[in-house]
Amino acid sequence: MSSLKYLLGAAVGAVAMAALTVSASALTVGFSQVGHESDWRTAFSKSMQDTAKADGIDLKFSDANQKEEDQLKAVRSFISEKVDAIVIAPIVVTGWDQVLKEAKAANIPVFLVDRDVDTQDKSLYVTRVAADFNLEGRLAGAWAAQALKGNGDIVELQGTVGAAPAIERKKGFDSVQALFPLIKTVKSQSGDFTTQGGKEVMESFIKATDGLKGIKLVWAHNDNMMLGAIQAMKEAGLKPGKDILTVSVDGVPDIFKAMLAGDANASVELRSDIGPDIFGVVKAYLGGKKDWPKWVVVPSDLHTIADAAEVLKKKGG
Ligand code: GYE
Repeated sequence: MSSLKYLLGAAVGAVAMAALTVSASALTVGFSQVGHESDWRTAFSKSMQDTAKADGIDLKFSDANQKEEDQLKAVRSFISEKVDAIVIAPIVVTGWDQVLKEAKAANIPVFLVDRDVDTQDKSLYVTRVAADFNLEGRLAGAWAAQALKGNGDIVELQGTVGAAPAIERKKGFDSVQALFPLIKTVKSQSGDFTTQGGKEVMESFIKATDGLKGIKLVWAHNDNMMLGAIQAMKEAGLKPGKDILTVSVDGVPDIFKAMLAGDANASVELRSDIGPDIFGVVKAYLGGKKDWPKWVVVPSDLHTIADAAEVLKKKGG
């Protein structure tokens, strides 16, 4: 490259950079978060806040504490504040059409992240940046089927009723389980994605099944419920990870620690550090790239005791 061309290139680059910085620092984004019910969620919130800070975005962060009405209120206040974009991690799939229409009428683009909504009118949001929850359920189901050699009773801890990951993880797991008629789910209940919920539901399962008699595996829609269930099993003198196998979803540091302690067996990891992916889409859209697929998929993969130490190290745990 000639030195003239180089200088020109550098100058254009500098202008582009300056433009990007100016537009980014002028951006105000409202983010309606589900709550702080799990370790995955708090890590995800941190990723959103860190990315906004690094990008100079004014982030209006609202924690709905798992209450749908609070979430709707937050979105409406973002609309009245005339933010440049609204990012929503919807608690449940239902009840979204009206408020999404209000955002559209106000010309504010909406981006869904993590969880999904159930709407006929997909033009109400630009795109959704999220993992494939159904695949996560199938991965967990395949691991369970293999670990049980196709035979054994299981219990299930479901996520928040009506939440996309609870619906899809269940469907995914059940679709694999259906191939193994000797694997039966004898108890299934929601623990609301929390450690406490998982512990309480497992305590009731233990009572109802005479100490998990005949039960070979626990399947939980997230790691925090499993961590609570592990506590409950240990307090009842049972041996999770050995006599009763475990498989859950999220891949939070504590589940890998539990695996290394011999108390847990497998977890499907979904990335929580998706702030850069999400703001990347939001900034590109506001910068003029308007055509997006309706779903930008974030990968998920299964980990076991075999690579628990390695994964934990990567997570800095
Ligand atoms: O698995 C769970 C959280 O929506 C994917 O929500 C998310 C789920 C995650 O509370 O821990």
